[in-house]
Amino acid sequence: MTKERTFVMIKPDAVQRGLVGEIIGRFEKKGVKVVAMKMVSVSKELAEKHYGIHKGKSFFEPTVQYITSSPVVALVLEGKNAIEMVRGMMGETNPQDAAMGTIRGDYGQFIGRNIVHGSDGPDTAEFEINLWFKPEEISSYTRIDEEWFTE
Ligand code: IDP
Ligand code: MG
Repeated sequence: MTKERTFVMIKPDAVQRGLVGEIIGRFEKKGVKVVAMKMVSVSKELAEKHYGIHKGKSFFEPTVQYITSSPVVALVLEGKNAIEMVRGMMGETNPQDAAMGTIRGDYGQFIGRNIVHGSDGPDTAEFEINLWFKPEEISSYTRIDEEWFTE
């Protein structure tokens, strides 16, 4: 199985609303492996680097403000096709457009409070994992149920 890694951030609204366990539980049950995890009080500098691609857009400053307003939970998840799969589990950026059954569709209402972030491609995933985690913070291990997530 070709494993792929993606960066996920559980945003301040989800932490404040007690949704951390629920969200991580969805990934765990899907069989996506948590290989790194920490709570972070995000600095303005880190938020601006993370959302650097959106600099100049109208929502850039409000998004930086949102992400730095209260702690987030940062994760690296690993699995087959993890980047696309996690984006699918998150749903559309705007929770109003996100399908029911997705994280944003089930728990969000506003685009500016959309619960969760996931890398959108291999280059972004690599950039974001390196931005948020040191190599030694990422673990390599075998889940006891791993063979049941493999054909
Ligand atoms: P994504 O998170 O689904 O990849 P992006 O378009 O990359 O969506 O936008 C990054 C983040 O910026 C969104 O998740 C959301 O928090 C915020 N954002 C994007 N568009 C808007 C908007 O129109 N209003 C408010 N916030 C926005
Ligand atoms: Mg994006």
